[in-house]
Amino acid sequence: EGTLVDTVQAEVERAADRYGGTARRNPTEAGLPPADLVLALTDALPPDSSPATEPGPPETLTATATATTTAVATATAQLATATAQLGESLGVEGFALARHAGVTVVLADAPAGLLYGLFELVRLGEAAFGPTHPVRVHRPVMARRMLDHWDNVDVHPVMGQVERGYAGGSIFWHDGRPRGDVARVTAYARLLAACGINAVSVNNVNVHATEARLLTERLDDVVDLADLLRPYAIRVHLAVTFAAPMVLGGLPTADPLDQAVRDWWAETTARVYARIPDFGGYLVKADSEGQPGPFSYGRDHADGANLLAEALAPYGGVVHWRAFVYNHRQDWRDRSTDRARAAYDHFAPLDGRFRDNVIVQVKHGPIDFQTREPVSPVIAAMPGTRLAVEFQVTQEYTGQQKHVCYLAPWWSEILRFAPWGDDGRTVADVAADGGGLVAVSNVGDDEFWTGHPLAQANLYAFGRLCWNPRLRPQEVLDEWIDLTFAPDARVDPELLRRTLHEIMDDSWRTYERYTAPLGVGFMVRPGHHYGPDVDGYEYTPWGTYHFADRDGVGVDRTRATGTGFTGQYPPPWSEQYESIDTCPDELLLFFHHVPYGHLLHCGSTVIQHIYDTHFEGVREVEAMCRRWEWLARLVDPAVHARVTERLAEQVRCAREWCDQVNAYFHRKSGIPDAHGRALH
Ligand code: GCW
Repeated sequence: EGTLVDTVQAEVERAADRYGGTARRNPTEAGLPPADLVLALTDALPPDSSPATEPGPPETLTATATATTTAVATATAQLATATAQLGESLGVEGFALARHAGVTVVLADAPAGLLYGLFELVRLGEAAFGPTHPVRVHRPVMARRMLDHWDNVDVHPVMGQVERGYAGGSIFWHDGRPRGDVARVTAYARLLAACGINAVSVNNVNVHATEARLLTERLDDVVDLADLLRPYAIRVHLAVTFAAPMVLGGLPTADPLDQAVRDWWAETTARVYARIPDFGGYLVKADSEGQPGPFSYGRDHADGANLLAEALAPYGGVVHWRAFVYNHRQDWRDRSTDRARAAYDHFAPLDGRFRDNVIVQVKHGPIDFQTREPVSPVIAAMPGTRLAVEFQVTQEYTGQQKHVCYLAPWWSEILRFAPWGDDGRTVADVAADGGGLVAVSNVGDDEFWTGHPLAQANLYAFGRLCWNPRLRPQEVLDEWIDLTFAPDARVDPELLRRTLHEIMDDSWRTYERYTAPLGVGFMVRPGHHYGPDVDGYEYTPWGTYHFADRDGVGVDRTRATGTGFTGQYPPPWSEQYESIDTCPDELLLFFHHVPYGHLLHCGSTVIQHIYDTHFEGVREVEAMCRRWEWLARLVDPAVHARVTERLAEQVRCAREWCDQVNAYFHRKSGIPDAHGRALH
């Protein structure tokens, strides 16, 4: 924890430098000038802090010398009293913030709280030093706020250094070895702490031969990363292969009920904790897309997850066990197999059988991070299990960081969704009571971190929504804009803010308009998943189909005539989705196969809606380009050039999507566009 306080001290110094003040630890003790910014740990205060008492050693950090010692003491004590009166405990990561009589105080029970309080001050900027700032207690809604890196240590022949990475190489690994860029990893840790992230998994969930050894012979590499992330209150997690006892331990089996296998995990885990006492735990993708798992031994996923949980339990570690289990070798002729059903079918029956330190990690939708999907029914089906909800910050299916696609509105919709109906708990509530939120990182060694500079907003927004899922996406974007582009003399803040909002606020819906329509999903190029290919997956084993023919399109997932998937939801959604009359337009083709002439609630037919939204999507991207041009002299030229280049690709690709999708449905249906536009 000492190192964490050092971090905060260093951050205070940076802030003081920037605002032209001074920063000192324990000012009263050192006889240094008092300050108008105080960061204090509650145990630094005497139990009945009276205004006359000076803020005591050992851990009081201050910056910018203007106030008197008494003013500092008074403000600190006032905040302590006010916070106590609120009756809310701060917890390990929470903090209280207030400004009183010219002194701004951040009060925390533990160093991590000070760190987050400091970043809150940075967010507030001058507002934190105005005439007054009322007492506010901040605590994260999600205790677990995690990023998963799909980074390979070795360059994978197909997936490269980072699976689904669109921002260059890995910041952790390079060509089989640790990259060793201490400054970069430290800067990353700082960036993540500023977003509120507190856990990182450092290797791909597809665990190949070299990566498997991070658990044993290559543990030093993980220790080094843990040492760099720890000062920013970030715990390291490791993706492990379920076959580890065989591939690393030389055992003949990885059967979760085998005693030698259990012993191997216990001993291996003990060695990890001997080196990394605050190690977060394991992350496992089992029996999925070729990864090994308990099915090979006739065991289920509770047996598998509990095996690792048992090994981690003595140290307080957790296992994040992914629910992304489905048959990727399905026969497209077989209409009864429905990939959307898979996670629920495998996991819901196991509810109640997982140990306390198992977190079942569920993708937010039943398929795979599409631009639009319903919320996964697993989220409402396992009341006796800790669930984490998984998002994809990396834009695999949402434009691969070549397209502007601000995802916070989408995540916000998901987090606010109430699976049991409007009066019931939300997805955010389930995650908050369970295993929190996890997302696949979008960061690489690119000079702008995320390839597309505007994609940084997604990383920031993910962290902020973990902290508080009720934040409005536009408000989060405002914070990001201010933190990213200001202060800069060239910038007209109002114009910049307005223009970025115009470009980004609705960019996810724009992306949706020119890609797969009405929730049907995919239609991307197989393999790399970029750009349109309407039938690309139609006759493949992957289970992602749209079933378009000359009469209609969509997947019948009803109980009445389809795969029965709607029955996995509790009421009211099981009914709402089942009926073609009450199914929301944007998910119609996810749940129903309908004729092209079917009338949507929005008043358009399905076919006309497809044509209209696709043309509209392209127009919106063209408008984004024009707006970005206005900012030419207002933002850093390198940032401007990079975004300009990406926007050119986005326009090209959006036109390609529009033309292919429209031509495809025109040819299938033979129905012309009501407005007579060219459909090719
Ligand atoms: O979306 C799919 C990706 C795979 C990924 C998998 C998963 C890491 O195409 O690249 O594998 O999801 O989530 O495990």
